[in-house]
Order: sequence, then structure tokens, then C-alpha cells
Amino acid sequence: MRMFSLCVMGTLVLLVAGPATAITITASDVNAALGGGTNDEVTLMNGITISTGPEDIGDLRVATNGGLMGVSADAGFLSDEIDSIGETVMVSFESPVRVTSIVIGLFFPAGVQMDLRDERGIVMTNGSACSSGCTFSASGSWTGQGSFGTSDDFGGFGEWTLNNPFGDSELTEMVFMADRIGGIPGDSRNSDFAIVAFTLVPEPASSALLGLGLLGLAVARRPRSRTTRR
Ligand SMILES: [Ca+2]
Ligand SMILES: [Ca+2]
Repeated sequence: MRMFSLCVMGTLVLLVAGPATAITITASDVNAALGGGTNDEVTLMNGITISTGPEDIGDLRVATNGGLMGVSADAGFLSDEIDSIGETVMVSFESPVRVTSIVIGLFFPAGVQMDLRDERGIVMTNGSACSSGCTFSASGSWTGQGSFGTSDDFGGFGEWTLNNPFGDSELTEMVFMADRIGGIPGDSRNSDFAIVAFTLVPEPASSALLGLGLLGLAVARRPRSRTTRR
């Protein structure tokens, strides 16, 4: 056990000293943390927390639809999408990060999958880029930075990728919600989507702090004195 702890600590020391590497969180990771069930908040590796956000309508749920696994909130018309009834999904980071990509699913233009309109979503950040909300639409438009597009022509169940969505902005929070197009809440043909994955790069300072935090955790978890053992 002691040797194992030393190995873990050695790895963490390397992590502190090494360059920041990209971390990708998938819906599968969230599902594993949820134990395949539902909850209003779940904490993943590296101090990343996903919750139902300030609105707290419904619980987090990970569902597979058309082969695509996505994070949703389970209230509203569809339990496998973030509905436009005010459901939100919030991703929080312990320390500032730069988000390099976000993959959105079940996001269709008008005429596909019974959607009457191009679906539209909103992401808000506490960084400067989208603090007042950036919109992404199944017409392919995006009001943030970087690029937004799909390569599967909706065969992959409406999978879209936002690349470099917030530029160089550092943030500790992203809040996703569906836009109430036409003001019709709860209409499945209005706007709803799921979060398939996102990739982030810890900022250098936070990367070091993160490593130190984990190091502290490893030290705290070292085997206690055996004097109490009978
Ligand atoms: Ca829902
Ligand atoms: Ca949808």
C-alpha cells in the first residue's frame, strides 16, 4: 500500500510539473459518475462538477438516442434532452479553464425528427466571451467565437461541434439551456438538445493548483497508524 501511495504521489508531482493537457469529458463519463441513475449534481475527476444549474428543474440523466449518448435533464417533454421549459445543465470547474470544444446532440434543423423549427440553444459562461449568452442554432449559426458545424448530415442524430467556442477566455462555469423559440415552453419540436462531450485545457496556474490539491488528497489518504489494530 505504501509503495502504491508513493507511486501515486510521484505521478502527481509529475502532473504538477508537466504542461497542461486537454481533458475530454464524455456523456459516458457522466453516466459512470451517476452510476447509470439520476441526480441533481455529480462530481467528476479533476474537480469538474455537473449539475442541473440554478433552475434545478429535473435531475441529470444520461440517455442514448440513435446511438448517441448525451447528458440531459429528465423533466419536461423529453427526459433525454435539455428542454425549453427552463431546464439548465451547468458545468463548473474548480479552477479556470479554456474550453476548446463542445459536442451537442439531438439538435435538428426544421423538418428533421419532427422539429418544426431550427432548434436553438444558449450557453452562458462566467468568462467574458458569452457572459450574456451565446446562441447556437441548427441552421449552423453561432454567435460566439471559433467554428460550429456538423459532419454527419444528421445521420448521427444531430451531432454538432463547437470548436474553440470562447476563444482564449478563461472560465469556471458554462450553463446550457434550450431557447424558447416562439415562446412555446415544453414543445419537443421547439428547441432541445443533449451534451455529448466537451474538451478543456486547464490554465497553467490552475493546473499546478489542481495537482497540488490532488497531492494533498493523496497524502490525506495515506494509511493511518496501525497502533489501533488488534
Ligand atoms: Ca428534459
Ligand atoms: Ca432536439
